[in-house]
Amino acid sequence: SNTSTRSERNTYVGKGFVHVKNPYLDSMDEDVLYHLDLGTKTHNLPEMFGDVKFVCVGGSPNRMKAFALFMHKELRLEDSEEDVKDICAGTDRYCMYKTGPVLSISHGMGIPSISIMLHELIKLLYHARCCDVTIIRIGTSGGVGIAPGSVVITDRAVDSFFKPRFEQVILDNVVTRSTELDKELAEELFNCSKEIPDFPTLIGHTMCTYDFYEGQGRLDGALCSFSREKGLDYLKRAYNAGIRNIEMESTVFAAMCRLCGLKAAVVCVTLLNRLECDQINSPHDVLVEYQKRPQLLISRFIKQRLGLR
Ligand code: DUR
Repeated sequence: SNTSTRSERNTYVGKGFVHVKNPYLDSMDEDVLYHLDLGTKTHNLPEMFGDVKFVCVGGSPNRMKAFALFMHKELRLEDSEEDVKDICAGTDRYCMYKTGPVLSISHGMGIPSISIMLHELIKLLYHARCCDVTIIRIGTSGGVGIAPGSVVITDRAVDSFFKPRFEQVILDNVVTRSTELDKELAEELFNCSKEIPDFPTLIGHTMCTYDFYEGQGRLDGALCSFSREKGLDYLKRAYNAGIRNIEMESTVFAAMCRLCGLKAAVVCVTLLNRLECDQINSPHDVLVEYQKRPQLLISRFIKQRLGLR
């Protein structure tokens, strides 16, 4: 069943089970995961998701579907490709696919969008009593001082002030949360990358911003209130602080996963070098190939973990 007693639930904490940090959740008679179109009364979550060990999240619904199909092929699962169906088909906010122990979910763009998805995903994993779950964000980013197409494994997610923190406004307070990620997981992924030929990969800090344009020092938005010199100076200071890429989700992702007992990593490909340009103007097929790189790395990693290689 979907319900468990409080003493049962207490035994789940600290033993690799995904946990929530909300004293009110257990007293609710039903939990509707509205943006996923799932719920504890309408779905048997332990049966549907209890065996999940790897969760991969990324911004675009199409890319996360492609990743699910790719994993399906790589894991040589018995069911046919048509069985890879969008579990969240009742909503177009996010999409979700399951192939064996791998869950693939889209999160949209930016901190608020990924944060809503993560609240509901973490509750889903908790209701399903999943344990020892590894979660990886596979995304796109702007590189800082590195060749486009490089894959960056994040060792530290920092905010626009280069600080390893996520500031969550709660009621009318600002609560600062740590953005520490799993070091061993990052190293395991980096070692995995070394085995793939022609696969430029590095470990570096990732800066997470609230905006794609002015917030990332771009001169090509509808608004630009700083000079070219000031913008470039900011990006160079970011480089000197160890930042190698910029995206819009890593700090809240790191903070929420850490608090709920999920081992987390961020693996993003860079689409351009921000010390050289602002616009993403590489040919479509080049960008498509770049976006497959984090997927390839994660499929290698999962197969290795499952002893399939
Ligand atoms: N992204 C950036 N900056 C870039 C390239 C990609 O933030 O220069 C990430 C974050 C966001 C989406 O989800 O991709 C925006 O294109």
